[in-house]
Order: sequence, then C-alpha cells, then structure tokens
Amino acid sequence: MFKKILIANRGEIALRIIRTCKEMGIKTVAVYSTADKDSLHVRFADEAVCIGPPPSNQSYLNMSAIISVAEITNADAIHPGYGFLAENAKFARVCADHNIKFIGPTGDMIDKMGDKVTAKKTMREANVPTIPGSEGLLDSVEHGLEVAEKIGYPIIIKATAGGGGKGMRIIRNPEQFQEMWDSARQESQAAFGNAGMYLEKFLENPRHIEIQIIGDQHGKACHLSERDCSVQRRHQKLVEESPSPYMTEELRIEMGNAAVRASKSIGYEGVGTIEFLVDEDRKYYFMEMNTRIQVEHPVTEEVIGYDLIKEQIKVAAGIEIIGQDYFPQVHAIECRINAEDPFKDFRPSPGKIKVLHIPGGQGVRVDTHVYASYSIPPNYDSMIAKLIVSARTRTEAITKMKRALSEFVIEGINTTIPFHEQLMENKQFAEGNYTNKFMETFEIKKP
Ligand code: MV4
Repeated sequence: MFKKILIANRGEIALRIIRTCKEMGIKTVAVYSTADKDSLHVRFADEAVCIGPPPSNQSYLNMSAIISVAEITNADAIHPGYGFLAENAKFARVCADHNIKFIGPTGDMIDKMGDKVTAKKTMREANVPTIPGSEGLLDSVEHGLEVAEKIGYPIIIKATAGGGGKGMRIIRNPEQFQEMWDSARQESQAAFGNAGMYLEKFLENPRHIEIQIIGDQHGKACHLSERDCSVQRRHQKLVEESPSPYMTEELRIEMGNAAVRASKSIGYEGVGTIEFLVDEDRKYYFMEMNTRIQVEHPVTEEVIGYDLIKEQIKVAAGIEIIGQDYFPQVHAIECRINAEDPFKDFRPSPGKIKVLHIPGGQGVRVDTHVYASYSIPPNYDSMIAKLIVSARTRTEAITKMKRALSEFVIEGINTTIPFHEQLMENKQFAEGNYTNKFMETFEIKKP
C-alpha cells in the first residue's frame, strides 16, 4: 500500500480524499494556490506546499510544480480528484516516468476514451450499443450530408476531442449543415486544437444514465449500478440520483453488463463511468466514458455502502477486486450547492460566507470544504457543497432532502439552495418523470 499520497486538487474533493487516506493510514500532501491558503485541505493534510498563484494553469494544472512537490515530499502516488489533471494522459505518463503512481488509468486508456471517435469504435467492437451515425471522422460537408441523408434528420455533429457539450451542433435540415459545420469546427479547433467531427442521429428526449464501474490491474471489472444525471443546465449537472426512477431490473443488468464489457475491452484500471443516453423505448446507447472519480460518486457510495475512493486507491496499489456487481439497497439523491444566484441565470456569486449552518441527522451527508468566515475565491468552479440524502424509498429521500435543504443556512453569498427547494416540490420531478430537456422548461419562481 502507498505510504504517502499527494492530492493534486482543491475544495471538497481534496478533503474527501484526505479523509479516506487518514482512515487507511496513508500520509497526505496537499498542494495549493495562494488563493487557497486558508482552505481546509491545506489544514487537514499532513503536509501542504504552495504551488503558485490563483490561475489554475499556474497552480493546479502546473505539472512540473506538482511533480516537484511529490519528489520533495517523497509521495509515492498522486490522486488527481476530478477536473484539473484528472483526465490528462500526459500527466498520467509524467507520473509513471517519475515512478509515482497516478491513481487512475494509464495514459493510453485516457487517450483511447478521450478521443470520442476512437472510444465509439472501441465500444462497437465490444458489442456495446452506440448511436447510429458516421463510421468515423467526417472528411467534408458532402460526406456529412451523405451520412445524414442515410440516417435521417435531425442529426448532431460532435467534436471527437469534445465531451460535455462543447463543439456540438444539432442539425435539423440539410440547409443548415454548412453553417453548423463551420461554427462547430471553429469552436472545437479553438477549444481543443482539434477540429475533427463525427455525426450521430439526434435523440430528442433522452435520459442521461451512467453506470459506475471499477476495474483492477488483473483484468477483473464489475459495475456498481447507475446514477441518473438528467437534471442538467448548460451541461452542468444539478442533481443526481440512484437508482434512476426510469430503471428496470432487467435494464440495469443489461446496461451494467455492457459497461463491464466496455471496461474489460480496454483492460481498464481504476474507477470509471460509462455514460449512456436512454431513449423513450428504454433503448440505451454509449455516449462517453469518464476515466476519473466523478463529483456525483457519493450517490453510489450511499446506495451500495462502499467507499469508492478507498477502492480506487486499493486498485491503484494492485489489489484485486472481488469482481461481483453491486445493486442499490436504498435511494440516494445529491443536490449540488453552487455559489450562484439561481434567480439571476445562475451567475457566479463568490465572496465571504458570513453565517453557515450545515444540516445533519440520519441519512444526511454533506461533502464540503467551506466553513463560517471562509471566502470563496472567484478563480475556480462554483460548487461549494454536495448535499446527499439516503432513505429506503425515493419518496422518503425527497422528503428528507426538503428537510435538509430547509436546515441549510449559508449567508453572505447566493447559492442554488432555493432552486433545489423548488425542484423538490416539482410534480414532474416527484414522479421521476424527467429527461435531459427538463431544465429547458423548469421555471424558477422569484421569491
Ligand atoms: C446527444 C444528444 C442527443 N442525441 N447525442 C450532451 C453532452 C455530451 N456528452 C453529449 N450530449 C448529448 N448528446 C445524440 N446523438 C443529447 C445530448 C445532450 C445531453 C445529454 C445528456 C444530458 C444533458 C444533455 C443536454 C443537452 C444535450
């Protein structure tokens, strides 16, 4: 087992990783930017080293500074958390070159899943359903028009280097093609340095349902059931839950097996997520794979009673998994609490937290790095807490979430708490009747 892990991240996930390391008897090293000098991850780690000024590209994305700290402090592994360097194949390779274990998959596995055309081809070969579309990259507008004609409009063009919504365009008729093509390519070139595009049939009303998987260094893999992440706004998840209200026992087994096939087909090592779109006929299609621990991992932890960070560290250390699949035992819901004003188009609201009260009680979990008098810096993402509840049934979980939200007090900044309170009262949400279009029509009432 590792003796000392460097955590190349900040905020709640850095704290989350430190907590598990403590329970495992592993020493921790925090790295931080000057904006985070008063952060809890700095205080709770055994050692902490400043790696640069507030901008991420000079601190949390600064590979040489992070590797230097790992060498100076004698860390034998680096946990990247999510975001920042978590899906950076070059960083995974640099770690390996320095004999530091990157807690996650190899650079080659990250590359394979990071390029969406390659990932889709890999999935087709593993017999995982994919959305009908182009075989590979499109080489011209003419080629795109030809494929679109064959599968029928509407279609969607996506950046092979993309993911999470960037470089995507929905095209409803051939007249729009050229214009959409040009703008999507331009956007992708600017964002990823790669203008490669592929094409798919556009699904109008899908759900975003993802399967958590874990694979070890011995070729074993299993799934840990699903999370429904359909409640999103501008490709930002707001609420996640498990089990999905749309799931059936048969579909869970099918999708779970498909996710395990996906994982095994690349000899995947680490925790990962296979994202699927599920249509109105409950047909499921591979969308993309995330090769990291995700923000919403606690939802899965609560329904199967399992510390995913601990398991992630164990497989990174070469320990074999049992290899049995896990099925939800309870219902869990997570609300992301962001420092944003939900009444002003979710615009960021950094600043000092003057008053803080964190909810508690049975089945209530809050993952956060904030405390009373803490100032939220404007430099990073706006998520400041995750409120996770678990109960025997979905109805009870919603009731518990309402109660926990009503106890949550954060003064000095605006947060998404009032949005979540309204969402929990929504009839469609209560019925589990929502798709990825839900937020387009959800109306937030001003107080
Ligand atoms: C799609 C789609 C419909 N049809 N692909 C959004 C982010 C990226 N991962 C892929 N996305 C989508 N791909 C086809 N063929 C709809 C979306 C999509 C979406 C998916 C899941 C959750 C929220 C979404 C919001 C808008 C679009």
